[in-house]
Amino acid sequence: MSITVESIACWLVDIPTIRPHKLSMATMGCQTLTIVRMTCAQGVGWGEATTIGGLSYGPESPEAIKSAIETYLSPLLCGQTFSGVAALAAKMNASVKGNTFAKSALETAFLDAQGKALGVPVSALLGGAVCERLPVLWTLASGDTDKDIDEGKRLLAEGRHNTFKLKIGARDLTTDIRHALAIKAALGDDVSIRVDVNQAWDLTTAMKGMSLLQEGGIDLVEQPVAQWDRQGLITLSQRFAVPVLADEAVATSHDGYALANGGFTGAYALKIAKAGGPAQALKLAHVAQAAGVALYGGTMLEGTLGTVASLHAWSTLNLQWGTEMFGPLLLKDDIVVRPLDFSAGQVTLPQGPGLGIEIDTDKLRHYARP
Ligand code: MUC
Ligand code: MG
Repeated sequence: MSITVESIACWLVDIPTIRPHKLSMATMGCQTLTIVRMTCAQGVGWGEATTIGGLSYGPESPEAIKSAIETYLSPLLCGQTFSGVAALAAKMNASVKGNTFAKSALETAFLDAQGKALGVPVSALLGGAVCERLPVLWTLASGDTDKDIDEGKRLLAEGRHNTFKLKIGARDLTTDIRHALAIKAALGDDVSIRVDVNQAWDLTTAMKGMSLLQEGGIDLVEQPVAQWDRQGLITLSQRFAVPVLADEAVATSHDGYALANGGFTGAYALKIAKAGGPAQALKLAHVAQAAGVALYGGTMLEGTLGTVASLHAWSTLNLQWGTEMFGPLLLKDDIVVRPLDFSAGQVTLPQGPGLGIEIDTDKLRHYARP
């Protein structure tokens, strides 16, 4: 069913986190969600674009995402009719370079509107779900080893998560390795521990770090070197038995092709925002499948809206490394009527038409910037 876009509204929504979340390049005490409402002749769709730490993670800030949507993308789409996301993406890409976060929010809103109009979930528009529950890890990133161990033990006891990711790279190598291995030792052999360096190491440091992490039983090392150092990432993936997860280095299907073609042997972190939307992220996934590269469902720490958009896409895949779609659990509140069901190390994919979630407009108004 074709969808005619009539108008697009956009809000910046600031929601505090439950505790400071420390990454190598930023400490988050609040998350800013850029929320989009797309009004179409056939109904309304919602989308979200969220980044981490203003401009410290990627080249699009929340404010720039809102401006790109309002100034450039919205005038391009309003009044136009699209048969589906392929036509929508072609229209946006013909006139707007990059700006994948802004495009992701719009592609999500379009899919939500089209799914609701057709009475089918977004996953059905993306190929169809092959699972209803997806694995979800939790990131321990308070910045303090003992606090992280307590948090990990509590979540294990509650049965909410059985896999953890640690954020390292902000401190010197010795301190970071001591931190990671202390958590691994405290949480035990049955618990999978992965680390995300967020580009903080040069290749020499990464060689040493990978070797110590491998020896210490860490299961996966995410983006140890800079985004631009494609060759470094390939070398590390070939040299160590502990797998490398490419995150910042792999945004689109073209990046995925180039890395695999260069001999990369690890896994790719898919993120709808990096690729330009749920359907665009699946293009990267399919390149990875063709190249024999494993997959992981990644987050930009979105709220429920962006998280569910990602889950619809991930539900069509076999994700060898599971997902990290815990964003809503890091936020003190959200803008949806019903929260997601996180339990037993998994999250349930909502089943209704479109994204399958309902926006709480009172909360949206409450948290939105004036
Ligand atoms: C990243 O780089 O992976 C995902 C989980 C988390 O704690 O931070 C993000 C960003
Ligand atoms: Mg990462």
